[in-house]
This record gives sequence, structure tokens and C-alpha cells, in this order.
Amino acid sequence: MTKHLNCYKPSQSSSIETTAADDDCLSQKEVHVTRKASCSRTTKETKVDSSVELDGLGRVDASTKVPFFDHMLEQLGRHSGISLEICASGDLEVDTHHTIEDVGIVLGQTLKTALADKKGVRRFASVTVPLDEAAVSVVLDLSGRPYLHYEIDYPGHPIFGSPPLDPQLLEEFWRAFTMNAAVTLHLVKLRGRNTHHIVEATFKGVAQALRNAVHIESEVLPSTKGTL
Ligand SMILES: [Mn+2]
Repeated sequence: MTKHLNCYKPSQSSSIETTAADDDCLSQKEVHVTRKASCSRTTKETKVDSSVELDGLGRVDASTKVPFFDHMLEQLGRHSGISLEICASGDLEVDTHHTIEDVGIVLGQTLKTALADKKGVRRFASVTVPLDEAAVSVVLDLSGRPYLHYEIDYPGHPIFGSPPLDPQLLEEFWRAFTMNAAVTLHLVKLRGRNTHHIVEATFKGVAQALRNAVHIESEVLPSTKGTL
């Protein structure tokens, strides 16, 4: 069985932004720690490459050959402000299960690697996001302890893209993401009748929660334990 996961994080050497034309700015140099990472994973079922830039502009390049899933990954990046590159090639002739789950694994690993020691992050987030008649509540803690509470059911039809996506697989995606990112994530559907809306509200909700939780707001680690 070939199974290989490689994660790469650029060196933590801080880059210093200066404005050559303005000496005053030089005394107020801003130090940015790079919060980026890339991971690759290959099995007999899938090959997934992922890059994450936490302080990016929410640019997304998602190519999983499951168009609706790409649409959701675009929501995740755009609404979190986290730039994402995800390229997956999986055994879609079986179904979309392996591809969806394995993207969750690799994306979670990439996020965890990019977060590194989590120094200064806000850590917690709680948001509710609507999409028309649907509303989904998301509670997130960058806890270092993987835990998923999943309370989302899907009425009606699957999503008839090409290939189609069984919304049941989204639970597998969020579980894989949660376990590998080592976060605590609660997803609760408050209401909703349209499957596309419910799924999209979930991705937008997690995106907004990530935007808040990864935000650097201090210079200390938000943990009395001393590690996250
Ligand atoms: Mn949509």
C-alpha cells in the first residue's frame, strides 16, 4: 500500500517590509512570520496536493474534478481570507468518497502545519451563516484536540453535478479536516430545505470561523496550558 504524506513549511525566517522612500517607516518595520504550508499525499486511491497561506487574500485554485466540491473550496478560501491551492486526482470511477475525504485529510494537515505554534491567534470563533432559507451555526476552537460535532441533515436530493456529490460525504470531509487540523468543530444546521444552500452555508460558516480564529491579535499563546 502506497501511502505518503509530506508537509512542508517555509522557514520561519521573518520577512521585513520596508519602505525605502520613507525613513520613518523603517523605524516601524513590520515583521511578518510566514504562515504558509504545503502538503502532498499519495495513496492508491488519490493524490492530493494542497497549499495554504493564512494571511493571503482568499485566492483559491481548486481542482478536484468534482465541480460542486471545487465551488465549496472556493467558498472556504474566499470567505476565510485564506489562500488555498488544492489539486486532487482520485478514483472518481468508484465514487467521489475517497477524493472528498482525502482532500479533508490533506487540507487539515496543511492548515495545522501553517498554524505552527499558534502564537497570538484569537483561537475561538462562533458564527452563524445564512444562505436564503438555510442557516448553519459553526463553533470552532484551534484547540489541538480533534473533535467534530456534526448535526447536519440533508433533506431532498443529492447534488446532481458531474460527477454528482452525495452530501453525506460532507460529514466525512469535515471529520477528516477536523482530525487532521486538530481543531474542535461543531456544525449545527439551524434550518434549511435546499441541500446546496445547507452545504454552502456550512462552508461559508467554517470560512468565517477560520477567519476569526486564525487572526493574530496578540503576542502570546492563548492557552493556560502553554501549548495548543
Ligand atoms: Mn452555490
